[in-house]
Amino acid sequence: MSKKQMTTFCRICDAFCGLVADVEDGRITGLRPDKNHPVTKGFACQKGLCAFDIHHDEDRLNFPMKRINGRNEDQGIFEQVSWDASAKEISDKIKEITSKYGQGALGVYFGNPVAFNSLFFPPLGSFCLQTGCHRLFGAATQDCSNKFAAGEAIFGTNTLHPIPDISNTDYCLIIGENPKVSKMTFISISDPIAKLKSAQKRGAKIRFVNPRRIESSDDGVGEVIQVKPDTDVYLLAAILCDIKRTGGFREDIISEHGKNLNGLKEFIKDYPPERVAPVVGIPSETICEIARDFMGAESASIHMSTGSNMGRQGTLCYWLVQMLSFVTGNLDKRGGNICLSGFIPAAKIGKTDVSNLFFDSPFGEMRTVMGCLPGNLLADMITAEKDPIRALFVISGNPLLTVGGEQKLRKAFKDLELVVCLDIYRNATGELADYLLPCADMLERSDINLLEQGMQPQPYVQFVDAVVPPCYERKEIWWILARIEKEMGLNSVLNQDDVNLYGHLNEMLSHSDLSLEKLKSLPSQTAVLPKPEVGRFFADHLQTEDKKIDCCPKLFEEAMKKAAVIFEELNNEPKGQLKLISLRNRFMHNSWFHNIEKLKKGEHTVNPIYINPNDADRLNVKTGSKVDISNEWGRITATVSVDDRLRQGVVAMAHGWGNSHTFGMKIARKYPGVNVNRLLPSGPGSYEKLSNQAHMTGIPVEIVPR
Ligand SMILES: Nc1nc2c(c(=O)[nH]1)N[C@H]1C(S)=C(S)[C@@H](COP(=O)(O)OP(=O)(O)OC[C@H]3O[C@@H](n4cnc5c(=O)[nH]c(N)nc54)[C@H](O)[C@@H]3O)O[C@H]1N2
Ligand SMILES: Nc1nc2c(c(=O)[nH]1)N[C@H]1C(S)=C(S)[C@@H](COP(=O)(O)OP(=O)(O)OC[C@H]3O[C@@H](n4cnc5c(=O)[nH]c(N)nc54)[C@H](O)[C@@H]3O)O[C@H]1N2
Ligand code: SF4
Ligand SMILES: [Mo]
Repeated sequence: MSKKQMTTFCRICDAFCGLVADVEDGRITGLRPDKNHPVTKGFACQKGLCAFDIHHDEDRLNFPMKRINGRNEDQGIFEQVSWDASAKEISDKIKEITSKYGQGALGVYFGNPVAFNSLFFPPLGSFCLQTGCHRLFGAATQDCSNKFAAGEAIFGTNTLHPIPDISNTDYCLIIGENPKVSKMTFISISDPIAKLKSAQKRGAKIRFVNPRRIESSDDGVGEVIQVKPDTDVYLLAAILCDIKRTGGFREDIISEHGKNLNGLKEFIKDYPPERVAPVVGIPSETICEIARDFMGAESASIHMSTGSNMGRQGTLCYWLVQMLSFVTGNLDKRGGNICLSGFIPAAKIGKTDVSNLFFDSPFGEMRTVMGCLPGNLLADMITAEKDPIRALFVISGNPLLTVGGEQKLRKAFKDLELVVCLDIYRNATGELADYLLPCADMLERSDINLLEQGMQPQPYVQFVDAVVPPCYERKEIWWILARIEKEMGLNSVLNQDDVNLYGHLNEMLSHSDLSLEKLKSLPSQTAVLPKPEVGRFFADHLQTEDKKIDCCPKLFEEAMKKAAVIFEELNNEPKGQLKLISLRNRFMHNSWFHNIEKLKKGEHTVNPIYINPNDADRLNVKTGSKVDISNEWGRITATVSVDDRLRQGVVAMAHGWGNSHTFGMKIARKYPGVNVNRLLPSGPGSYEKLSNQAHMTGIPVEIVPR
């Protein structure tokens, strides 16, 4: 019997925790945290360790499957086909569709896990370039595309996102983020709560801004300032306004490194704390206290995440987050927000010219963000009369459950003439596919931790081999795309004698005098890089042509005007209007941990609607009551869980559920839950024009007991 241990890393969230897999006779027999990992040091969460269960799950897709019944039927009947046959049939169908309707008829939706696959984007680029596919959709427009759009406008690049220097900070403001549960995003930090705790122990003050008293603040870590959802932009403006009027703007720094400051001053002037307080639901004294603390601290840092991204004005929020840091002199300062390169000059890679971003479309003026159209227009672009999408590839994603408006998407999918899903499961979206192509999971793939370069408090790069080769006929995504290219008679790496998949990564590594070979020779195959230096932001990282931060990009003009309109709307909102927010927990990961029986226990067998006790009384419901939740977008029924963590007027539900029709995943179907995204807006007007980011938080809903 052969036994070995392989180091690997988790590719589920931004923390990239180091793991060790036990392998016996070519089979993975165990997975545990890597105590010897030089950076993540033995931390891993239960989801990461569940990669083992996913690897062995009997419901995994193991062979290419072809649908043999009509797509009008809810349940697919699939039969196994060979890779050769599926590649041939798919290629023929793509050719037929694109010659009939044009290249715009081919679309691709790629989901969140591709971000954790360093061999994904170049093969996708090749596939799209050669097939002419330019209708791209990605999970980022449900997640963070506002950050990319704001980065481009302010810093000239979408890959520059200064991170809070938690280990040195004296004050840390964390907005719309729940580190204990999510482990954070746009910063790669395993066990963030331990780091926040030790900062606090050192004397740092930590404040969360969230409508919910989040788990992160349990055990006395920081305090939560409970904000009304979808109002962060006004809170941030009010903090800045107060700092300005109390003389906290560092004019010396601003005049040296910034431009268009007047535009910023004009904008924040309209939102003094006293005016903003009732809209954000926070007393003006508390807003002024945040302002005072931020400018008074020796060093202050800030981080914002999906809770604010998903409001209607995520780009403006992220702009004001950067401004708060910059105008108080905390950008590029130890203990403030810092920037690092990682092993590549990360900020340079995303350099973008922001003139002429918008083009005319049947859906109004529109842009792409990092190549992607608004996910909230996917259904509309399929059902459009002119230039409809007719063939869709869904790669590592589950838009049916993760994008707003399942009903509309479900209907639109029926119009498609070809749906190809590349996934590790036959997920809810896969149920509507013509072809299901089985993919290798993270333990079956070699990789490097490319994603978070530039956002690691301790920069490092690790190479890992596949722990085992892909089981059955599972294949890596690059191979599948290349196989179809080959069949279509296009250039394909599969036609090359010597496939060098890591060529581009080796080139990147050479920036730090590294190579894959060199990494392989290091302990844990990891190069730990120098800790960040401060003082290089403006010279090295900032990508605007004039090397100035744009404090009020012209691009934001329309959105700034709209902010005033939304403010009035919020101000005049009917009293008692309930607002829906999302909620992550340790037992789910977007839509894809639902087939693991051990994660389905206690309250995690369903996704209840969490309601504040006062609202529950008013609605005359209690824990266990069934309620109908509805709005102009849809209607669902859910079970109530009364929860005093929520601010009054705010209700919360976990997304990614709703598997009653996911016939390929037995456990998921046994505990189906409901898809809260049936209540989210979709179509024109349901996303932020500046960034394509979908509106997903602070959604008005009505609730009535059943
Ligand atoms: N209401 C609401 N909706 C949300 C959110 C929210 O907070 N509230 N969050 C949004 C966010 S932040 C995101 S990122 C999106 C995510 O949206 P999506 O990316 O569309 O959905 P996921 O659930 O992440 O689906 C990932 C799919 O990838 C598959 N997969 C996992 N690993 C691999 C692999 O190695 N290879 C392949 N080929 N497939 C793999 C899984 O089986 C799963 O089907 O959801 C968004 N939707
Ligand atoms: N366990 C688990 N971990 C995950 C994931 C998961 O699904 N489950 N998903 C991963 C992914 S893809 C991502 S992108 C990250 C996301 O990481 P985070 O952004 O930390 O995600 P959440 O935990 O949903 O935290 C968002 C917080 O915003 C709050 N919120 C909602 N609306 C508003 C608002 O209008 N204003 C403010 N200020 N706060 C608001 C919510 O109460 C919630 O606590 O997590 C990753 N990690
Ligand atoms: S924290 Fe994220 S990267 Fe670490 S084990 Fe959990 S899911 Fe994986
Ligand atoms: Mo995400």
